[in-house]
Amino acid sequence: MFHQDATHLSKMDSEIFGLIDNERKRQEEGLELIASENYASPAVMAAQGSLLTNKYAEGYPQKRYYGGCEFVDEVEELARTRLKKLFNAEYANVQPHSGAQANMAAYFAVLKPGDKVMGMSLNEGGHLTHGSPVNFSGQMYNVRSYCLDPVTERIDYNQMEDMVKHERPRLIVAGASAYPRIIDFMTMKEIANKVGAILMVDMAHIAGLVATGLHPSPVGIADIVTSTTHKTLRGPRGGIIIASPAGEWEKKLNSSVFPGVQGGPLEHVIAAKAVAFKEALDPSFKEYQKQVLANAQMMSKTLMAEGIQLASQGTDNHLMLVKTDSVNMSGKEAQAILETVAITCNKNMVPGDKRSPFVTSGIRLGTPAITTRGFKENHVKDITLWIAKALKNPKDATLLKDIKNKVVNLCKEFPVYPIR
Ligand code: DSN
Repeated sequence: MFHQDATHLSKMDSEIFGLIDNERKRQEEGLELIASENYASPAVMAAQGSLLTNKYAEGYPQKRYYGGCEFVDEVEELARTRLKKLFNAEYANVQPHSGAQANMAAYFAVLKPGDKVMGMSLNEGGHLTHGSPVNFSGQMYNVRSYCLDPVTERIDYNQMEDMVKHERPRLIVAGASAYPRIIDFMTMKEIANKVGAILMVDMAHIAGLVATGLHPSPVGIADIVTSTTHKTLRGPRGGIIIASPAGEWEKKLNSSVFPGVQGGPLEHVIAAKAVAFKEALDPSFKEYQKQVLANAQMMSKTLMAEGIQLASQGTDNHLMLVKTDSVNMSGKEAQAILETVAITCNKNMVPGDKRSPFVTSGIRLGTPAITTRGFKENHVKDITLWIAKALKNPKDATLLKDIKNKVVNLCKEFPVYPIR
């Protein structure tokens, strides 16, 4: 199932239809362990695939540059209202097309080119938009990166405080795309306050956990919070910005998103975000997030019991970083081996990594997607033992074939989008 209008597509464009259908099969027949991916609900996809894609609505509700916006105004207001309720926020902007756009708009609202910014380095778990030299953030701003403690492989808040006092950044970014531990937003705000820095939190990875109270919330602590909507939050691919109190940034953030860095908002995606926020406000979403965490605990403990090392020796959230040196291979090799048994993950730098980002010494594994699929701890234990066997026996073709069969059979029992 990818939309009720798929039959039109199949007649009109069999090439694209065929490719989408191949991707559908890939998603159905394999295990998705990429920590930033999830399966949006049919309701979310119906909104995203709707005729709202036809509408131009530059501006904001009641203040548009186009006529005929009465219904998309209601859609966008509903999305904002639900988002504010979900995170207990005073201010919400649902227009950013992506997390990178949300971060860009937030920076543009409060920084001038050349201002000093401090974020977590990409190599240690940060994100491209947190100041990487290959990204606009690293090119436009004067970036300093805070690091992990090399022994605990956790954020070293003392080192951060020393650096902040010495460097006096205008903005500190909290948040990560490959950090398995709780982030202490309160301590980071206290550090920021010591030099009058703005604290921005990019909670993209953990937004679903934050929404359900299973990770401390940055809302009400940080000056600005950005996120994507498609990771643990399980909505459509997109971005958001929230703040509480709305305070001094509200106008600047709005004008920074539009007309600063974007044109017309994607109202079909905004409608899908609204649907996802409604789903996330339902009590069942908290049960889902609890299971994401329980599954991550089972996966991390089973890997370690198999002698496979994890960065920081475990996880508090939905993801873990496997040190593939402990199975005598690079991250790139480990990703490829798992691919042969229909398990998808991504190679990832681990703390202190000596290999390049194209090779790496680790893989990142996450449980949001397999949990949406319905897997509980017993399935996760089986899956993790298959992963360990595959990584320890990469040349045993018979074993790998057997594991792949097991994976495919398990996937058949748990369809992502059951055909009704
Ligand atoms: N690419 C995302 C991730 O995988 O974490 C971050 O943007």
